[in-house]
Amino acid sequence: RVGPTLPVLSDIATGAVQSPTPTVERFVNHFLRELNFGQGVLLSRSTINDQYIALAKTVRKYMMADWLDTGAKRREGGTKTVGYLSAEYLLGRQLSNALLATDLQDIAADALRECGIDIADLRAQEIEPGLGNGGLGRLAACFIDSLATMDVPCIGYGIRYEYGIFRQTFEDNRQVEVPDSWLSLGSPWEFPHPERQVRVDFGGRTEQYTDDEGRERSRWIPGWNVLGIPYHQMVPGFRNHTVNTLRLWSAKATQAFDLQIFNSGDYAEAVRAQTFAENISKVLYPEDSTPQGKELRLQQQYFFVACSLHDFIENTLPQDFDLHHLPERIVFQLNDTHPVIAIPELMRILVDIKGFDWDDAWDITRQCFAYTCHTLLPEALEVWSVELMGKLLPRHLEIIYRINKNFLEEVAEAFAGDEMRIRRMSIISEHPERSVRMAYLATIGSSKVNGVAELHSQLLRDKVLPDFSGYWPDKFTNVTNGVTPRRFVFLANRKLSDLVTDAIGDGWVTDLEQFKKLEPFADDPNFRQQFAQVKQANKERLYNLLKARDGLDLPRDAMLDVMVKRLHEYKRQSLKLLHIVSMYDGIISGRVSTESVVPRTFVFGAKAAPGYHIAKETIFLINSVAQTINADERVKNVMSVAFPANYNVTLAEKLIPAADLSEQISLAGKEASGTGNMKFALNGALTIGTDDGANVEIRELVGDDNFFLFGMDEPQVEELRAKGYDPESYYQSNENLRATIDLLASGHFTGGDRRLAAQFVDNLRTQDPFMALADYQSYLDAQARVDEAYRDSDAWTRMAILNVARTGFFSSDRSMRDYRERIWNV
Ligand code: GPK
Repeated sequence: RVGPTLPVLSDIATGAVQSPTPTVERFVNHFLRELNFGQGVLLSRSTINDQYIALAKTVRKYMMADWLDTGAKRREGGTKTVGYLSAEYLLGRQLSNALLATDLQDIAADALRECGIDIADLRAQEIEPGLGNGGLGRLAACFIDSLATMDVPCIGYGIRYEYGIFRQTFEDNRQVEVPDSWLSLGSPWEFPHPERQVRVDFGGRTEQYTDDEGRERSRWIPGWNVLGIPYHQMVPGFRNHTVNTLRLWSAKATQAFDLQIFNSGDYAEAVRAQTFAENISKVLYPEDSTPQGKELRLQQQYFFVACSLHDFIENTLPQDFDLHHLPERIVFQLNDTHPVIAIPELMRILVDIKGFDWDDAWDITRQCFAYTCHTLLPEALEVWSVELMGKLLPRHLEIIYRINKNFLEEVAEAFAGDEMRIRRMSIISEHPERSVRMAYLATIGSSKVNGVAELHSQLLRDKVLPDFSGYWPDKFTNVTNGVTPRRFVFLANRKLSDLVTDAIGDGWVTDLEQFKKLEPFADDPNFRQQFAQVKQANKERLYNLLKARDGLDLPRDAMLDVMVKRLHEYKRQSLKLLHIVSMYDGIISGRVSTESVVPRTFVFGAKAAPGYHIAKETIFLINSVAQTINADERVKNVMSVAFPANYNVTLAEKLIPAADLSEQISLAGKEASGTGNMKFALNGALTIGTDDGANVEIRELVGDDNFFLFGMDEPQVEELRAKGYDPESYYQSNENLRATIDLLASGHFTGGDRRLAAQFVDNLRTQDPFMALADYQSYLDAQARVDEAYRDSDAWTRMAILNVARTGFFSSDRSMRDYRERIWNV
């Protein structure tokens, strides 16, 4: 039950919540109160962690009134809400963002100084919640930031993993994964609500029966269940007094759990059962773009989706709301296929629980969902075996069968029994085993389907779902991704923000297209000089950090060339490595003199999925090459390679503002969008990139002169593939490439042991599934153009400024506007 039944004077305590104008003095007071009466320590005895927690709890107090107000406003307004359903949120640190949103940065810093504390030490204390793998999870975090800033009603729904993405360490140059216990020092940003628990059923069987009106129905007799406990987090808009909610679910055993299923009268067994239930939200699956068909993963997906739908229908909508009007109040955005089981779940709620007719329920359901696809890789499209689905969610499987049957009848009618087409479009695939194609279910059960960049949406229509886009052309649309300028420009690059604000005012923070006003400044020598100084200062900051964090000593004045993203073959870190080794080989073989080269520092950041063998071999080889090159006197001062471990949002915020060159070198047609590419351009790095994902749109906007394009485009890739790709022929015919690969294979980088590079080299020479060798020469030619351009540092800076000025389009605020207009109607 929520709230008292008797009318009360006011919902909100006066004074306490409507926070008065913040001052340093008041802030000190709040902070000390949190420290003394929250943490239970004296300032003189407090640890950094005590201070961090007290600071976080102080800041969140300043957001509390706005949070309560926003919630009340939403409930009263009767407006449509976006339910963002995502299995991942890669939030990054919360403290700095909260201080920025509330405009408390200076007050907090001053207040802590008065307490003898450097706020930077407290910022550094926060372990970022890494509840996502990479781009998809970070995109969700950017989107909820933008929705709050635009005051759009949104509830983010997800999973409160006890362990997020693993912490990466290197041992003997190899990746070692360490559990990420982000909750271990306390979690001041979340509000648990155990009293709002939701029960989620699993397993068992279904039963057919005839209802009171004589209709044949099916009911689910579940086998076991768990509880979902919601943890709420504030999602503050940028200085607009809106605070939306992120609701993450944590699994807990029901009391009856052990009795029902594991009734053995055995205490140890009962505790084991407890663990079994709580495993559901224990750990984030670390596979990015290559999901494993693991039972626990399907449990996670259904778990958070069932909790979220229940939460919205039973706890968020007014009591007795007529669910026929559900589409007026909610649109659930499906972030990839991970939450797609929500479609049969809503059908189950409407038909089995609320007693709706199938056709009415289906009509409502389709209006309530929209689906975003984030990939083109066939291995990334989720598929669940019918056997597993039937065991875990027997009623949902039945519902999926019926959806499929109705749909295929429709297709048969439209296409005069075209058997092949019917088989192609079936949600159920027969090979290699009977399974449920979640992307098809999503497409059939949604009002809209979108890709995440123009090229990707086109390929999605033409290559991945051609039958569906032909059948429902209007269902398909594009929304090009974006990134939040609050975190990735304002917070991450304070110096650039100040420079830009001096030039064009601060409206850009919530209206990034205003960056266009910077264009004339590209021709202002004084502005160029200041811009270059900002870049240099960001580099110094990065190098100081890498020295302290990883013991790396990097030269101060080389070009900074950065490739940071998940380690995946299609992204082609291998191609970057070939470039580095070629440059190195050129120098040590005497073909190129050190005086003639443009000094470069190469930085990698990348985690590999723990079971992705060739990706881990690539990490090993990059580290080995780095070790060798950094120790080689012959290339001293002209080449260095750094691979700081554990690339995450926090490190990205330091790396991106410092970069000169952004590496976006995926094989054309494979990277759906990319979002790192946008962050770099917005921070004044130039891109060397293929015609892939959002690179295409970046290049269109910044212009060919301000972008280093190379490689095959998507049709050329297809043509080569059709012709038969033979990587060995490139090895044989390109002398530099051959020398580079031979040097890698020689053991030069692996302590003389040829075996250690053999898998990487053999894979390239015999398989090379992502055609690195085919694009090698074009890539090296483009790198030569990069060197040429960099020699003229003033001209380079001009190009960098134009990149900033012309990429305001890539704000996630714009993405959210597109979703509102093309998909949500909110
Ligand atoms: C795509 F399919 C997936 C996935 O499982 N995880 C993931 O991070 C990425 N993505 C794409 O690879 C990027 O191109 C894209 O920018 C990002 O999702 C956000 O759309």
